[in-house]
Amino acid sequence: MNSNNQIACPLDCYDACQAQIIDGKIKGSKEHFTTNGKLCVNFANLLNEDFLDTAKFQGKDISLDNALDILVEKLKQTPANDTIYYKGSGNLGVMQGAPKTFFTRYGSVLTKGSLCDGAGGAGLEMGRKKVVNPPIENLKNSDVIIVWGRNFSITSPHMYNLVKDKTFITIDPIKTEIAKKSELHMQLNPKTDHELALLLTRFAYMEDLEDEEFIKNSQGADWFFDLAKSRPVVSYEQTTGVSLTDVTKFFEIIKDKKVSIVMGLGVQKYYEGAQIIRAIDSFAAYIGLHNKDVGGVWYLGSSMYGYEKKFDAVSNNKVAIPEVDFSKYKVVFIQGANPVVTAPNTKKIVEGLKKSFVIYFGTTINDTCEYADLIIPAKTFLEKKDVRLSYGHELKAINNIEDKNIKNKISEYELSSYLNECFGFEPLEGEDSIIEYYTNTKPDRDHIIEDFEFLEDLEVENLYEEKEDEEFYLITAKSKKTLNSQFGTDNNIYLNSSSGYKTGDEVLVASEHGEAKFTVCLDDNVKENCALFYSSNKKANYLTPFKSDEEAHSAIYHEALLTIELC
Ligand SMILES: Nc1nc2c(c(=O)[nH]1)N[C@H]1C(S)=C(S)[C@@H](COP(=O)(O)OP(=O)(O)OC[C@H]3O[C@@H](n4cnc5c(=O)[nH]c(N)nc54)[C@H](O)[C@@H]3O)O[C@H]1N2
Ligand SMILES: Nc1nc2c(c(=O)[nH]1)N[C@H]1C(S)=C(S)[C@@H](COP(=O)(O)OP(=O)(O)OC[C@H]3O[C@@H](n4cnc5c(=O)[nH]c(N)nc54)[C@H](O)[C@@H]3O)O[C@H]1N2
Ligand code: SF4
Ligand SMILES: [Mo]
Repeated sequence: MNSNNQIACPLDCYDACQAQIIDGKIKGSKEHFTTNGKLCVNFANLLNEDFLDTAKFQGKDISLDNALDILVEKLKQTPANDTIYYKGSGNLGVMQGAPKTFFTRYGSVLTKGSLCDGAGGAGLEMGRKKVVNPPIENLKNSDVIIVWGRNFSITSPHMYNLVKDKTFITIDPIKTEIAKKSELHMQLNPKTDHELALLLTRFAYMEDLEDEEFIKNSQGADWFFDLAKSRPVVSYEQTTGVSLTDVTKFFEIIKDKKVSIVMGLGVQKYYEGAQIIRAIDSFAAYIGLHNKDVGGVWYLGSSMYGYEKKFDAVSNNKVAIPEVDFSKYKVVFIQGANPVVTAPNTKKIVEGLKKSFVIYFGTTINDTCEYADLIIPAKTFLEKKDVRLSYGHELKAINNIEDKNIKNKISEYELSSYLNECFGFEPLEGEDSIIEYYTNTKPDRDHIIEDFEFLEDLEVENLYEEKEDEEFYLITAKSKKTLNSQFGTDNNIYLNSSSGYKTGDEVLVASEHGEAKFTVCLDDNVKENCALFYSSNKKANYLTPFKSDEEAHSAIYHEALLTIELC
């Protein structure tokens, strides 16, 4: 396994697969536990990608040297505080971190928070002080897996493949593929997971399922249980949309079984996302899922946990990523992101980009490039060395192939080294030394939670209280054949047939944040009161809030109610 034939899938996905070149063909590694010899349709899409191979300035092809000269001159001319460095997650290799060190030293404004898992991560951290998943073996050895707000078989197909013979319970407003394979699907109303967690805790008590030992060594369990008791059980049926019969069935399925919960983004795309996920984690703690040899609770773990941050650069000059106002900056540097599609409130993003000098550093021409003055082509994952850590499990993938002969593109490490030199900053640690560090380090990923703190107080503004009968909840989720905004477009709005619309209807959809036109596609897997948009939808973010959650500067895509009318 030491020859230079290893490829790490760079895509933003729980699985972090390892590929290998065997007889000139790229195949999934059989030795890598989660990859298990298979790759997926998105990896195939990536191999077929039309990669950018020329730098461009105001629409015209230019040489890479010329582009780098323009970049340096622009940065030298502009006060650093009038520039912003915005990084996305188009490639999750550790070497993507290099440019941030330059932009920090130079003094650019950076971003803080997340468009992804931040609110949930903050909630878990409040209770456990760390966000580490248990070993993947714990999942493999469990009997029942509760899939809570995660499209498990689609967004982590390899993790799913390891456990596909288990009994599943799914908690999701959409009848996802995994919901169809589940013994029980609790099709709850969006943003009611905290209430369902309290209801389940109440039942767990009645069923004598509390873990007295864990509770004794934790803090706040009494307060949490008081919260669970604070409302009559039947009142939850109406608000969550989950029947008490289903709750009874839930306990029949998990009783005396080894249980895991895999949580996803769905539960936390709300202003109080941190509190909501903490309510679920507290329920899990109450029934004793933490700190066991089998089972546990999974989320998007922090992939860097236990590793040194080789590119750590400290800056206090940061703005919350869901609220970035590009119009405030003379120069905007975007790396590996497509904010025109993926950031909340597209209208404001586009207006902002039109007012600034935009530099795009990426591997493909995407929607954001339409507003870019300067485009710098990045070497692709097949051309630069890297290491890919995972937020789904503890395994990593190594990328040890590179192409040093490429002269028209530049890697993230090379660009940072070049800029550091031009500005007289200290050089970075050697590329090989950084790669070796991440390749060879086996971090201590102790998942044992000490001093767990239960959720003691819950203050959530319920969307169901605001919602008018004719309004719909907004849901935006991932789809099988696209990876965020990459590899395809789907501009449909998916509605239940009870909505009264027909497939093919053109509709104007509005929220308090914005509006856009969509084509209706009827799908009875969508709950009656929901409207679903996939993440490859170019217009969904016209409807989403330009606002962060209450804890972690994280995006709150689902904090919106929609009205729909025929065009
Ligand atoms: N094929 C594919 N795989 C991917 C990606 C991709 O684009 N395509 N993207 C990758 C990335 S960046 C990430 S972050 C992960 C995310 O992967 P997941 O964690 O699976 O996240 P989502 O698909 O955003 O949402 C998961 C589910 O939450 C449900 N949901 C929405 N609102 C609620 C709610 O209020 N309560 C509950 N219980 N459920 C709700 C949605 O219906 C959806 O089925 O996937 C990664 N993997
Ligand atoms: N409506 C809606 N919006 C969402 C979501 C949703 O579910 N619905 N999901 C949110 C989530 S979870 C996430 S993580 C974000 C993701 O949002 P983004 O970070 O914007 O990710 P992508 O859409 O994958 O775009 C990544 C771009 O990275 C570039 N790229 C790929 N490889 C490399 C490389 O090696 N180097 C460089 N320099 N560039 C590269 C490609 O040009 C690609 O266009 O979107 C968020 N936005
Ligand atoms: S499952 Fe995820 S990590 Fe694996 S090849 Fe597909 S996109 Fe890459
Ligand atoms: Mo994400």
